Amino acid sequence: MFDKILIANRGEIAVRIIATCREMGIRTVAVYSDADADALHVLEADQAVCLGPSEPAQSYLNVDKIVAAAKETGARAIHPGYGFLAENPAFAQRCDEEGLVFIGPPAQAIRDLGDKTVARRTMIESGVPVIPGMMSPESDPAKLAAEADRIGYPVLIKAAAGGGGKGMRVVRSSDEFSDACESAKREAHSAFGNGDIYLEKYLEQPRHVEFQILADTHGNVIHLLERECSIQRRHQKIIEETPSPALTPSLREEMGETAVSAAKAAGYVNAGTVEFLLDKDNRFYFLEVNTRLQVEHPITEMITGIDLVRQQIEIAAGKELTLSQEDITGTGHAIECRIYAEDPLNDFYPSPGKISYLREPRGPGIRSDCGVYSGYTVPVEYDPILAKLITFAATRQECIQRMIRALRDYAILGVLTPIPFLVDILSCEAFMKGETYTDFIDTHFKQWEPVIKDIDVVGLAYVIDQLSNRKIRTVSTLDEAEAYSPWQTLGNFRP
Ligand code: MV4
Repeated sequence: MFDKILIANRGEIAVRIIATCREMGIRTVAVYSDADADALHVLEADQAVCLGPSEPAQSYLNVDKIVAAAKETGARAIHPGYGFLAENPAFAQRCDEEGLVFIGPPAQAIRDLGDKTVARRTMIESGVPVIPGMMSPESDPAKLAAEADRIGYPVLIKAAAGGGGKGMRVVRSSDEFSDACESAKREAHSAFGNGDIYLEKYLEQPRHVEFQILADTHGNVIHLLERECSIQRRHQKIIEETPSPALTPSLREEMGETAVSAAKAAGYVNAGTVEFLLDKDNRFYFLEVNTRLQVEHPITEMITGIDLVRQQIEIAAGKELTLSQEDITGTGHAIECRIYAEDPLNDFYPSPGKISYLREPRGPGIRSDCGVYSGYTVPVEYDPILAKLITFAATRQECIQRMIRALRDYAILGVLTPIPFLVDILSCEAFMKGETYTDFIDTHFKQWEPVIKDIDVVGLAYVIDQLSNRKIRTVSTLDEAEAYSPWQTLGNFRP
């Protein structure tokens, strides 16, 4: 086993990975940029190396600097987290060449699965159902138009290098087709440096259901059940849950077996996610494979009791899986909400700044994966995810009630968060009924106004009480009474 791991990431996911390393007796090396000198992951790691300027290209995306930091500190393996270098095949390959272990899949699997048309061909060869459409990219407009007629409208234009919705266009009739192709190509080119596009039949109102898989270097592959992630806003997931309200036991078994076949077809190793779209008639289709640990991995951990980061590290160290498919049972229900520093009343615009007060919810069945602390300033430079809140309960209904309670108990002052928006989603009838389709937000929350417009008086009273009983020692010029005043301790915050 490795005795030291470098974590090439920041924020809540870096903190999450450090936690498992500590349980395994593995020392940790954090890396950070100038903007992150006070970040929580730096405080929690055993060692920390400054990479330099805050621009990602000069810090968290800089392969040379990260490799040098691993060598300098004697870390033998690198965990990339999610985002940044996590799905970069050149980084995985460079680790190999430098004698470092990349905690993730082989570079070749990342490369193959990164091209959506290569992935589709690989899946078809292994009998995995894919959405009707093209098997290779095409740039000739006449050939594309002929393909669209063959597939039948509506069609969806997708970027071959895509994922995450960039370069996607829904086309409902042939007269819109050529304009849509041109703009999709341009968008794909600027987003991925690759303007290749292809076509699929457009599925109306599908669900997004993904399966967690684990594959070791000895050829064993298992799945750890599904996550339903249909509730998204502009291709950003907001709420995830497991089990999916849409699956029957037999459909779950069939999709799980298909996910395992997909992983085997791709020569996959380590933790990964096989994404499917599920249509109204419960037909499912392969969408893509995410070759990383995902943001929403904790809900799988809650219902299976398996630490996915531990599994990743053991697989990377060459160990054989000790779990077999029969060992995997889901117990209860889990939901995750993502807490970003963003303004839900201003188009979810980022809301960086100083967190003047933070109180995470607590109690049975609550997990808080948090990357920030009271007094920390959220930098403007990076993805504004602050934390993830996960609840776990015996049934879906109890889990929803627990999440609503936990969100109401969450106190974050100084930055704005979507907590009121999340409460309203979880409280709405369509969510309660499990009618969670990928158009959920557009259908039910296009023009959102908070149900409770006045401030949370109980929460605010609690916060003021907490703060006014805590003397701020660093403010020595204030007299005793003033130092305890919430007008001092709360800074610029006003209800
Ligand atoms: C689709 C689709 C409908 N039909 N493909 C969106 C991101 C990318 N990974 C794939 N996506 C979709 N592909 C076909 N043929 C609908 C979506 C889609 C979607 C998928 C998952 C979760 C949320 C979504 C929101 C809008 C569209």
